[in-house]
Amino acid sequence: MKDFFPEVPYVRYEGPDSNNRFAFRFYNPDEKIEGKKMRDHLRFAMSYWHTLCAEGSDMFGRGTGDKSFGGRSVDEMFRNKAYAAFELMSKLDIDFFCFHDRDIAPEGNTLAGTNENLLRMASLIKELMDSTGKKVLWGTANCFNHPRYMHGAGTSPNANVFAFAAAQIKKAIEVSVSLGAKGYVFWGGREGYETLLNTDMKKELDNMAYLMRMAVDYGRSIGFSGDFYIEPKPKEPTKHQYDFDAATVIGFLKKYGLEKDFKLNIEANHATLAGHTFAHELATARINGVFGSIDANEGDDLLGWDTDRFPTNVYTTTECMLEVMRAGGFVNGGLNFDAKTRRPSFTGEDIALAYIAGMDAYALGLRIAAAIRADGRIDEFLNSRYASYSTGIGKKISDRTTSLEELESYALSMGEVTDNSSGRQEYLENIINSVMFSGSWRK
Ligand code: XLS
Ligand code: CA
Ligand code: CA
Repeated sequence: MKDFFPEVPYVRYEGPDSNNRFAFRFYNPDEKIEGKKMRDHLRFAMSYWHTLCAEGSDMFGRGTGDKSFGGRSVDEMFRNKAYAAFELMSKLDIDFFCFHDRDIAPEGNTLAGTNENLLRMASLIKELMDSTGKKVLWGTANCFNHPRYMHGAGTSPNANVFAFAAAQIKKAIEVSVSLGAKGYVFWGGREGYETLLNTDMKKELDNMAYLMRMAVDYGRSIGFSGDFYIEPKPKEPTKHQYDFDAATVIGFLKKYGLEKDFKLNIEANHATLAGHTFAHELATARINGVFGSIDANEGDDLLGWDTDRFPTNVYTTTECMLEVMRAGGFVNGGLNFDAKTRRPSFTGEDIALAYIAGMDAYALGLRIAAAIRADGRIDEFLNSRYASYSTGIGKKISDRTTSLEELESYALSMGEVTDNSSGRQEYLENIINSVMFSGSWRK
């Protein structure tokens, strides 16, 4: 088979002091942390769309990279994308990938023709999966790129568009299941609105929920036992995306009785677009029992859009891995690099170096998070901060055995509150720095 990334060698762990740019300094896949291999903690996935399809175009200019992989026909181009995908995953030791239906196969002139293309490419991908051991983290349908979806898909005012989207999603679920996926994502591409002057919000949300209900029922009927995910995002492409943030999505799932089948796929860049920290979104998912999977990338502090940068900020990856470990780790989910190189980083080598950077940033985050847990001071502080709920009136509050009347007489006899203690934020932030930079995580 042709080598599509001849400049990229097989990347291995060489330790923190290596100067080899094609080496992992922190990601040592089979090393155990808290008794579990790093690869099983992190469950890295490659995003097919950014890596094999996106060529770096933006509003002001066309692509700078070439993702045709030497294909002389559309068919050959898509076949070569698949070979290139598995070559790169093998070279980078990435175990999983995520894809949209339209990333792996081209649209035909009719839906039937498109489905044929999809099934043909899925069978090639299945062969490549079998021969390399790579797995699907999740699949999804691209119901936002084609002009037919100009007003949305599941939330379109046009019933014919709803029907088309339903057919597309049905096929995408079938293909995902046939490839052994344990996840299926709904990201609300154009499910949102620009103005309420032309939008019946209730009808659109009711319809979207019905589409999801049908998708769950159908998926379960053909043996899908994994998780359906909703991926929140507040804006882009529409001004107001319905799946604004984790809390909004949780309200939606509960309203429509979908919370047993759906979990959340939290994307770092979408969290910050919503005005939250990444950790806030992860914690919101965790405390509501819907933590599922992660799209690992990062936004830019100075830009207000979805930059999908490869993540290199170790404070953020550390906070993220603390949350993942608090949630008990991934079950069906993982860390999907929904990330792209910057437009001027247009070579195949740049893509490999970007993945290495992202994987090492998360490996560092995992190592430091484990060291913070072992250090124990932060957890200890957190627990002790709420100690007043373990005795006396606090215990009654915890046990839900008090009343407003009793609390009133307690407060009247107490007088002013005199026992508040410090929140110690600066001290706690310094613990993170001291663990991070003392190198105690290296042990
Ligand atoms: C776009 C989303 C998209 C989803 C999958 O902003 O991140 O890529 O992850 O459709
Ligand atoms: Ca995403
Ligand atoms: Ca994104």
